[in-house]
Amino acid sequence: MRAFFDPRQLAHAPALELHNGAFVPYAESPARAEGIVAALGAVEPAVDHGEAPLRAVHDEAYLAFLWSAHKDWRAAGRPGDAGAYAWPVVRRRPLDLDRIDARLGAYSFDASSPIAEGTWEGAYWSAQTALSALDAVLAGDRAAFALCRPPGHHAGADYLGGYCYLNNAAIAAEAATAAGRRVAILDIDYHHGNGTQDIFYARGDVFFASIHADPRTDYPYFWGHADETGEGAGEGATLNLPLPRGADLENYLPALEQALETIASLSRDLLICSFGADTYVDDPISHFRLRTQDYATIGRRIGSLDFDTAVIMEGGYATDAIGVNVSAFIHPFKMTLY
Ligand code: OKP
Ligand code: ZN
Repeated sequence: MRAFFDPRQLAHAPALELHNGAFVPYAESPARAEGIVAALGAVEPAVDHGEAPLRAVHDEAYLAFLWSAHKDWRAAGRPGDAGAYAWPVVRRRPLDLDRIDARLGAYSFDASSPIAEGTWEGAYWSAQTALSALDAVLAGDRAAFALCRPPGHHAGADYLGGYCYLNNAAIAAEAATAAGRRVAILDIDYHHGNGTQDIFYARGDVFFASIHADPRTDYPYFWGHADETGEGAGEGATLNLPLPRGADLENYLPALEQALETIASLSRDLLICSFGADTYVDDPISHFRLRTQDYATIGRRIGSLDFDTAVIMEGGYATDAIGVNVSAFIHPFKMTLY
């Protein structure tokens, strides 16, 4: 099974994040990716697909903002990483905003995604890594792994948030759809993939299912509730399966079976799996109780769908265990013969 990671993704390295009113070291660190690379052994760099597949998902003005945000922050004489502190919660609309402070708020929904000097470069190559893994699958491989980081599933068409800037899974899903494939997305990160859901919410052509911590207790709070099922042409093409804090494999498997049965019942032939290892028992910011061997069980169940599958890395913050957890999850995909 081919695995993709591009060293240019490491350029994104914010120093600090705001947590419970204090600045702490940034949890979505380059060390996460380094731990996974060490466990996988060989990884391939990304092939550059240019900006067109990014523009197929993200708004032009948002991409322009993201590309220049850190430079604009510096030009305004500001130190450190750029971060939002005021948001247009009421009647957000396109405005020609001059101040970088205003643009940061207009294009984000939280304060946990600072823009550092290398953020565009890291996010750009993270998206290219997703597209490169998709290429392997479109070329006939049964499965491929994209070590995306920064992650993407909280980013929408025109906003960042939750450590996410470009929605790698959505970019791959859109590219696969353009290539004529019928796509289902299964998001099994601890946190709801609100950006991915939003991008496809009114579309029936890309099915989105997510198993995650109940947003009544956990980030991102406002999305991922069970009553969010899509709208318009997308009505019924979104499935949210929130679980309570403390969930272990026994609690997890029925939700997984429900998601897989639903996906299997649709005429889909390509799976984008947004995988987060932050469902791990020792994850420092999350509250499920999955163990390393449980990832093999979950990988085997998803692999039994027998769909062509691109696994897209999302979260996972137990840096010393992230490598073994990713390896356990993708191992069954390597074993599937076709
Ligand atoms: C990203 B992904 C803790 C605050 C948490 C952001 C969580 C983003 C998770 N310092 N806020 O889904 O793993
Ligand atoms: Zn997460």
